[in-house]
Amino acid sequence: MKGRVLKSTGSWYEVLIEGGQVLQARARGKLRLDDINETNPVAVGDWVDLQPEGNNAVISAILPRQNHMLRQSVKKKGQAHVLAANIDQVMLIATLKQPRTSLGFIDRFLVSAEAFRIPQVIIFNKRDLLTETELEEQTKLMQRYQTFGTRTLALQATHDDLLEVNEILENKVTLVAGHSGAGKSTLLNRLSDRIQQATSNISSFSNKGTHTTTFAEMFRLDEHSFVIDTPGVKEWGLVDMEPQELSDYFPEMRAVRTSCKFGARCIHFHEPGCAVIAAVENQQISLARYESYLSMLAGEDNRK
Ligand SMILES: Nc1nc2c(ncn2[C@@H]2O[C@H](COP(=O)(O)OP(=O)(O)OP(=O)(O)O)[C@@H](O)[C@H]2O)c(=O)[nH]1
Ligand SMILES: [Mg+2]
Ligand SMILES: [Zn+2]
Repeated sequence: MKGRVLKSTGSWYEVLIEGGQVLQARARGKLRLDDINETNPVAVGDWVDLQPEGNNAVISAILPRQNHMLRQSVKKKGQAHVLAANIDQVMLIATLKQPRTSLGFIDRFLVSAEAFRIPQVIIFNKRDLLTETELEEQTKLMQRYQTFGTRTLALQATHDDLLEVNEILENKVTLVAGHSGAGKSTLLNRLSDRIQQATSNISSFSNKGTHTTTFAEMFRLDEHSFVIDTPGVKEWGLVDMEPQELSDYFPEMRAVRTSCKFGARCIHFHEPGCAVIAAVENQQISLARYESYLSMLAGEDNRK
């Protein structure tokens, strides 16, 4: 039979099968979809083939993926972690403080999604903690992302009404990601009585290495809408790609790069007649985004 992985602990999986039943399953031997060295071959959101085994089941195959969000390990080069597979959109929960989400992190996350043309939404959470000046900084940041079509929203997940969030999630499978403590689980808990994720306050998550949510898990909001809560990620390592490929994942660069004198060979670094550099100079492309681009091009892991 066929099912969809709702939760993965690394050794056990919860799989939703037709009719709505959830089975506990283990994975059989070597299951590998592709040649990426993934720390978790079976990811939340994967469609799998499974056979009954007593009251439980065994996953015998992973069905081909439509897409996945893949994060390169920053510490162990060559190892990658799949946050989730077969998703319709990603929702990044970012915070200007407690904790601060760096622009480098946001941009790396967006690039990883854009590589699969997965639509992105950024929620700037904990609005209530910001001063007037910080609110202005946040508004500018939101406008920067909106100029190339990324939807952004500022929220206080603990109190605001979530009509717009609900509308964004409707009829889609959405991966929710962000740093530990950004408020992912807090937000999801308010969307449905069925979601009762543990959350914890600032003082406990600031202790190094503490994650309140430890495993990714997919929840059903209604028949066609699902959300995936994930453990906080500290750094987002990009998967290896060709330097010429990178600007394809910056929508605002993709829009102008066909005019570069060197065409597809241009990496928009210092080539003469580069349309991307010209667009940065006339402020059509944000300098901060271009700096993020250069940092990724240089193979840096994260930028503060
Ligand atoms: N002031 C304020 N606090 C918030 C807001 N949203 C969430 N929090 C608090 O932030 C803390 C962390 O929230 P969680 O939902 O556990 O964070 P998380 O992103 O799920 O963290 P991990 O599971 O470790 O990845 C909790 O104490 C929440 O109450 C907000 O809008 N404003
Ligand atoms: Mg959580
Ligand atoms: Zn160029």
